[in-house]
Amino acid sequence: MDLPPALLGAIAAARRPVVLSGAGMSAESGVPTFRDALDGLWSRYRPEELATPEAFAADPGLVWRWYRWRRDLVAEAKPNPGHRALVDLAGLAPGLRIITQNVDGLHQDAGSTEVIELHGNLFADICSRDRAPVSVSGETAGDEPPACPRCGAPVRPGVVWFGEFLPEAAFAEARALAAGCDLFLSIGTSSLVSPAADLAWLAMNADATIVEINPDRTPLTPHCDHVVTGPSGMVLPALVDGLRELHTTGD
Ligand code: BJW
Repeated sequence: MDLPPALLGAIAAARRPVVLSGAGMSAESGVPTFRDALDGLWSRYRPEELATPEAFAADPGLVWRWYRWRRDLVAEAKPNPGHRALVDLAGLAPGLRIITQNVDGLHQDAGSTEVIELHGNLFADICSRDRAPVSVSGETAGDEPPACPRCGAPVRPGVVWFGEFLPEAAFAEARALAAGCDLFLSIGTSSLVSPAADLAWLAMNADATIVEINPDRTPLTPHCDHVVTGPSGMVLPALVDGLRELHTTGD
């Protein structure tokens, strides 16, 4: 895959590169994006109808079982060439930081470090009353959520649902990184869900080079300096190859 020399040059020159990843990053690991039709039992629900505190309050078992199905799916998933290429990219673009909206932990499984999880983690359990972490690992296989060992409220997955605030420290760090970066790579995200989508605008205001990697257009596309149309599992390894070549030839 040929990538524009200007794009490779911008990445090679970056001193404070930041990645914002979304569900498309894990699509090639077999994890459905939020825009994919959901499989089987879940095809009659939209994520927006399940990933809310209201849905959990109305039917905790239904939401619990949806997340249990997704946990099982993600537990089998492996990082794909895109995740692994980002580990290599961090070696070629020192200081690269990854901010992810994904809750699957696949960046970390690939070997990326200091990943900022904006929307929590699928494998964390929290109390639905005060959102404090709880340990119920032996009791998560049932059709209904286990009770919080401290207060008895239903336990829920430690992810951020629509209408909820993002984890304060993670979001503050993400904002600071975006506002101070010189290269912003938006990878595999529809750029539709705020406030994560707003990070690109912080980077733009800081005059960062904005790059999008996605097979489809998004609301961010017209504002990007470089758009690479394709799956991240193909584009990112090509990017790493291109940068290595640049380093070798000393261009
Ligand atoms: C590939 C690929 C390949 C495919 N390679 N790419 C109106 C009403 C109600 C709320 C709002 C409203 N307007 C705005 C809001 C706020 C709301 C919001 O933004 N809603 C929008 C839908 C409009 N945001 C919130 O509620 C947030 N909180 C908040 O704002 O707090 C303040 C507040 C408080 C109280 C009231 C109001 C405001 C919280 C957002 C939390 C999002 N949570 C989820 C679920 C996480 C848990 C779980 O996993 O179940 O996070 S929703 C879902 O969307 C998930 C994702 O992280 C997030 C972003 O999606 P992402 O990653 O972009 O995935 P997709 O599927 O959208 O796109 C995939 C992309 O990949 C596509 O572009 C493909 O083309 C591409 N692709 N294959 C590369 N191989």
